Formats: sequence, structure tokens, C-alpha cells
Amino acid sequence: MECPACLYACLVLFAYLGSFAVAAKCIYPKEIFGVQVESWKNTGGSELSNLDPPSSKTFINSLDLPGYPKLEHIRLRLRTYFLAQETGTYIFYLTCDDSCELKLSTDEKHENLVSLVNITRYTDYMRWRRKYSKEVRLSKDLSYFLEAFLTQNAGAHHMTVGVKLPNGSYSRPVNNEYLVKYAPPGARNEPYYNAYVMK
Ligand SMILES: [Ca+2]
Repeated sequence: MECPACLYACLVLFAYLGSFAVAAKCIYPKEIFGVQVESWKNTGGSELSNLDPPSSKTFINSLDLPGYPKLEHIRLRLRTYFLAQETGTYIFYLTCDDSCELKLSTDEKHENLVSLVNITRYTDYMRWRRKYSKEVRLSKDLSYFLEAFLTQNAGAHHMTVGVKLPNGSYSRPVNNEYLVKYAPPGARNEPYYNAYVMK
């Protein structure tokens, strides 16, 4: 927030709408929304639990990895917080090539991750028909730690996560208005996360 008038406008917005999610878009710099991507190369058949520190780390704007040609024997992990903007039931969708798994925590903590969708045989890019979660009940303005892990050996690769919202509409791929950037537990002392995100 860069000016007193802007801050005042945000506070008024928050007071009238009573919505953290709406106010967050106003108060936060846009950079707080996004998804962390970590990659491991030449991993062979390694499982995630046995991997070394990632060979690269970056951020993207939505839960979508469209894939790149000739990228083989690689593992990719997406981490973010899903920000529920309404209380209700959500359904999460997953597509990928070669194989992947989507997990969502019952809160913002790593240790409460639950597997929602597991794909063991490749799908076409964003072919949403079959692979989706059970209904998940989430609460307005709370953020839930989300992790998706892709294993790519040969040929094409991609991974995309979608969501059906309580009002029946879809965000597929999930776009960044629902995605607060991942911060490791040690970073939670930063003002953004303490004051607003990690409620
Ligand atoms: Ca493949």
C-alpha cells in the first residue's frame, strides 16, 4: 500500500464487504498471489521423500504447467495456499502427464495434508472428465495449504489443477485470485502472513 487514500479505500472496502478475500486483493501487493514451482532433474525413479533440494525454484500465476518439449526425467512440485472466498463445498480437478497427485491440507499446515486426487496414467492436457476429488468443505476467508506433485519420465508432460466453486462455477486452471504464495514455516513471521494469511 503506497498512499493514505488507498489504505483508507481498502479499509472501507473491508468494512462494508466483511470479506478478507476481497480486502486482500486491495491491501496486498499483487505479488503475494501465486504458486511456487520446484523442480528436480534426472531423478530416475526417485520418490519425493528421497529427493535432494530442488534444482530450481520459481513462481507462476496459476495452477497450470502446460509443459515443455523434451523435458524428461523431471519432478515438479507446486505449493500454494488456496484461499476460500466462500464457505461451501469445493471439488478439485487434476490432469497430468505422466503421473501426479494433488493434496490439500485441512488448514494452513503441512502436517494436515490429505490426498485428494491421484493419477497414475497420463491424461490429455486439461481433459477434466474423470479425475476429481470428493466434495471438500472449506470456510470463507481461510487459506488451505495445497501441494501438487508431478512425475515426468518421457514424452510430453503437463499438470493442471482446477476447482469447482460453491456457486457452481469453475476456475480451471485455478487462477491466482484464489492462490496465496507459499511461504515455508520459518517465513510465517513476516507481517503479511501473520496478520492476514495465517488466520
Ligand atoms: Ca510423459
